[in-house]
Amino acid sequence: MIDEPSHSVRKVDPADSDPADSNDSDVSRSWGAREATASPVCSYNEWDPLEEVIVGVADGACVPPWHPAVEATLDPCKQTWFRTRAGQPFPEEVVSAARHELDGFIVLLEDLGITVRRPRAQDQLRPYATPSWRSTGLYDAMPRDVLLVVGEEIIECPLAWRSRHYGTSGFRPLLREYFRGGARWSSAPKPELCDELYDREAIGDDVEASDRYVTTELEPTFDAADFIRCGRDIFTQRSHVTNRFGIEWLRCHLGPDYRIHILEFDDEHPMHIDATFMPIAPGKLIINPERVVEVPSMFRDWEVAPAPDPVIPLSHPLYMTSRWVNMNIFMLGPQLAVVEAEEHPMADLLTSWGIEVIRCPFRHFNSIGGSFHCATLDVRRRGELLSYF
Ligand code: DAV
Repeated sequence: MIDEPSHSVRKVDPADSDPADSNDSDVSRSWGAREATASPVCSYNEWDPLEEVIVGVADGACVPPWHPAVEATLDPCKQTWFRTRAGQPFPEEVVSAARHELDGFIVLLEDLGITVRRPRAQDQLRPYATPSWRSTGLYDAMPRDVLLVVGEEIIECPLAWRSRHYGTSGFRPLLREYFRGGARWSSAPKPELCDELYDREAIGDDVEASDRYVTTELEPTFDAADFIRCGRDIFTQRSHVTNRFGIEWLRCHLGPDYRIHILEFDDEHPMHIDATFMPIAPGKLIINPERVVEVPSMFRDWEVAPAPDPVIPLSHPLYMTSRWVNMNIFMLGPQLAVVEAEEHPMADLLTSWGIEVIRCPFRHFNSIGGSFHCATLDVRRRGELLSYF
């Protein structure tokens, strides 16, 4: 592993950074519960050497109740499966195989000295309601979707799916602990998710061309997995779960230390950027060859590679993701990646870039909607806020 990025980077003037981090007010002193020293949460990008990570749990994973926001993200060929199993557990053989793979992934991480934390699996079958609607839950498998780490702050996302309205509950014990340890903890305005938020007629449209998505701009919504971090520059997309209002909320919330860039892709079912656009190390970007029409000019000095074709068998069930989940790799350092065991072409690409590859079986986890990047939240990486452009 190397600590120093080889690509040109620029240090951010500490005078520009947020003074709120030096938390030494009378209130916090009298409470005495919060550490003023190094925050347990600190991650500015997707590649600095990893120290602590949250890994999701597959247990209790459920198929979401049928709703337009779910329908919009699915290939039509998958819709019957979802309609008939709406609100029921995922097949037990898939969940237990995914659990087994997660266990192997965790052993691998811990053997490298990385601290692994887990959410508490929630009872997703337990119904809940607001004054306007009722639902059951989804899962605690994908910390990447529900929590966004930017520097020393951890943000609970305003999730657009009703089945994820309580999607951060399983992580609350960790959030409390991190805050007490000195991290900043915030939550975007809780969305109401009333019928008016959703544009049922946008489903099936050519979303990019029509600029019509299943979520409107009624209130801010976003999933953290629609954001990918490169120090001061954060890249995102308008998707079925992330609207412009949500992106604007985050832009205002993060302030002038960060620049949020909204990218446009050619994706029929946009939901999460991490199988489309993956900066994996300083100067190294992997793009989805079917979706990325134009690489932003700010990447002109970067090495850009199209993701190799996925090798995942066409017959393998992928309920909530495309086969491009082969791109959903996880960096343990700028020169160390975890890649799905069968995805040799992806491993070869990384090796050709001088990146060491650890192969880990994850096919059954893939079935429930993601791979290593989705299944993780890098809580702490050894690094600092830099500009890579
Ligand atoms: O096919 O774009 C992305 C990963 C879902 N969290 C896809 C899936």
